[in-house]
Amino acid sequence: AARLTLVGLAVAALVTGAGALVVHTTVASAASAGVEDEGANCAVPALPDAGSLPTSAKLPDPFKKLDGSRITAKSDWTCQRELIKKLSEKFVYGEKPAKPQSVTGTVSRTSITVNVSNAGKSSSFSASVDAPSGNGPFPAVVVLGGFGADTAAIKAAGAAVINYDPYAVGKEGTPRTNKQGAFYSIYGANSPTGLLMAWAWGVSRIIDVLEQSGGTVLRGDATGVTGCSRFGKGAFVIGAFDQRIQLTMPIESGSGGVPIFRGIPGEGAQSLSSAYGEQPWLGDAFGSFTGSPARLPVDTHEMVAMVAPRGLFIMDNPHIVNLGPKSASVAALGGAEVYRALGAGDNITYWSDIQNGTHCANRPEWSAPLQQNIQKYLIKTGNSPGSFHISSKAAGNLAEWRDWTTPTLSGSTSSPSTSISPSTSPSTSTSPST
Ligand code: MCU
Repeated sequence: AARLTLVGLAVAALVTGAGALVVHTTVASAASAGVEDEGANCAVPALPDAGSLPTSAKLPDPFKKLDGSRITAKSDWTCQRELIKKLSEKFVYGEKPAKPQSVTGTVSRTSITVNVSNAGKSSSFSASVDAPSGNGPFPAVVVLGGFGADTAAIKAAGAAVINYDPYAVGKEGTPRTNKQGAFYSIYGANSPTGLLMAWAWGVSRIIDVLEQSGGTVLRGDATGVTGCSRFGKGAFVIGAFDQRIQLTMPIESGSGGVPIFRGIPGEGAQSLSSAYGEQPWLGDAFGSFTGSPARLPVDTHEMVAMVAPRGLFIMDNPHIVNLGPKSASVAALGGAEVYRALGAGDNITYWSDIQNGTHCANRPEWSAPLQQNIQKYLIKTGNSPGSFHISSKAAGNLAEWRDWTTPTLSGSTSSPSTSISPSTSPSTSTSPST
């Protein structure tokens, strides 16, 4: 009941013929104290220009502000995250516009429709829903692209699957000057925002509709996201950029996804210029960094940190060097330092200790942690601590990549919508893989 105080509700109390008090709420799952970006009102100082960025082979310090000082309190994280968000938008992914003027839609057991309009332009898209048997409301996991994610395990854990077609929102196969899809119908075919962020915008609009629907079929306050390969890149960016997403689960995301940009050339993963050129996944501005990632003022350990303290379960494949699994482990370890500093070290899991090397295969090793993560962050019954299972075939060493230490931040976080578990380091098991 306390949760109902979080959102402005339209509540009508009626006395029925039998004299019982019936309370109707227009936002039944008003538990969704959902805020897409809790730092939206932070005063972020002017960002540097691309031309004036220093070169640094090491990972940027996620605790360092633009003026060179470091944050000291957990409550500083909201605005530090906002700085990282703005830098990531400017130099990596392109801007994610705030919620459009109008978002409407419908939610049923079998489908979701989304209608958006902004500044005189409109577009719409839909997604099919695959709910478990029984009565809802169900938490839901948005699955991008329909492969690589263990949808049977998701449903067995008690969550519905929202089958999201990213291409409806941002198509592949177009030149950067003529981007297409529901996002670009509104923000323009030559918007510099890349497909990953367009896909992220689309999922945020689905969550808007879930929140508005009253949460009677699908809950508006319990959303996860997953996808494999290019859709793993998408899942990562989607979860990083919407704080209403309680559980982010990228699978084998490769270059442009979880792996640190700085590590990709040395590891021999898909080159940044290849990933940038293959599809307009990354923002147009990333084009001037493909040959010099050491100039980037952010790296992906900070996108990992943007997810903190929310649930994050990174699945990766140590058998395919092209995916950059070593660089992905460094991103996870680096981002985990922020989780730890926030007292949420238990909320991140990284798992690359797997047998089958086939890209986006169904993997028995991941089904138990997948279900535990869904129970913990979406159903909110479980409490399994996160853990690191890094294959020795692709184990990065964070110490080689950083010249900063992890501060002890004072106080508690300013993020009431997510529970923070006690400060613990993620338990690490590095086991050999065959
Ligand atoms: C790992 O994700 C991508 C990869 O970046 C591309 O180079 C390749 O063409 O496709 C992969 C993928 O999405 O596979 C399904």
